[in-house]
Amino acid sequence: MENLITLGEFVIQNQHHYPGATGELSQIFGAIKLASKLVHREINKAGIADIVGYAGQDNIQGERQQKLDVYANEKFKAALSARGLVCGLASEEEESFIEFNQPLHKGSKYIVLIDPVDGSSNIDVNVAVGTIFSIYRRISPADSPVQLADFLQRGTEQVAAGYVIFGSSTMLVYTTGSGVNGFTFDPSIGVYYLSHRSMRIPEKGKIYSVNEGNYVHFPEGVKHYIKYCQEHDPETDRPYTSRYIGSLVADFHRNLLKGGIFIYPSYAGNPSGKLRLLYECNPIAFLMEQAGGVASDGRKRILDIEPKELHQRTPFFVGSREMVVKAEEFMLD
Ligand code: AHM
Ligand code: MG
Repeated sequence: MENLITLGEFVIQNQHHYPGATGELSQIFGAIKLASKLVHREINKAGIADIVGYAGQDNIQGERQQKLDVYANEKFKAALSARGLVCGLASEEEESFIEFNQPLHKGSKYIVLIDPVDGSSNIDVNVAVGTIFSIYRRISPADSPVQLADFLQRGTEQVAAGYVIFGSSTMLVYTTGSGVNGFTFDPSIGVYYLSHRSMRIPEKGKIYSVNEGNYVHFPEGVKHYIKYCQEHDPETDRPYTSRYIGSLVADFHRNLLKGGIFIYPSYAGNPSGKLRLLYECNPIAFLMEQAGGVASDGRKRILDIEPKELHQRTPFFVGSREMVVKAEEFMLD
């Protein structure tokens, strides 16, 4: 039987893995944990509380904001600014980054990027959604205002990243660069317990996840790879199985546990695809690499991309090593 360890205890026990740790990162996790519990509570009463549906406004990406997007964004902002450890935050729901500018934040070292509720339209139909987060050390001087450059760092510079999946149970999965660990929430006592230690994705899997409705708009390489997944070949255990939820965190989480590949490629008129580099792809790529898998844009490593803007998009191929490497071969044609 696994000894019972809470997320809070685990973070403190393992903080020697991050250089120069002074316990601040543990407190940032405390803020994320707290906000995630509030979001968990709202999601779980979604049908009976007035939290389902359109908030009546669009976000910066021109996407309809769900009430839950707005709620979660406010809670994460409030929790992260209250502790004085984070000097700024960028969110899918905000046009520009936010500076937390009070005496409390003077000298704070970290910035956070967040997608408060990814896949939020799935809430209305009782399908899993997630929160994705990414933490960096600021690069501007601690006594100056936080700058855009603090947020436009390459994914390789992430100090920590993770997600919360609000599924049949709520789980928080994170990495600080020394493996990936998962914690399951027990709502009856409000505690996350270590349930998935040192998560590793199988080298190869049988699941491919892509929105095949966009097939005719995909690049030729992706079309050929999808056909490859569907071919009959007992030696390589094909055809593979198609699974696509339309919630990145849920599709990723399943593939992480079972082995598989998730693809959101470029498509006609959208050369950069749909998913956002800084608060969707980079944190997921960091987790994937730490779990032994691969994340690329079809040609190059996601974590090496030099970000140019806050809401930048990128094609995304992520999953089991053998599968992503194979898919990349098709992209060379
Ligand atoms: P969102 O951030 O507006 O929720 O969009 C991101 C979501 C991902 O969770 C998911 O992988 C993708 O959009 C699904 O897109 P599509 O419906 O085009 O397949
Ligand atoms: Mg999103």
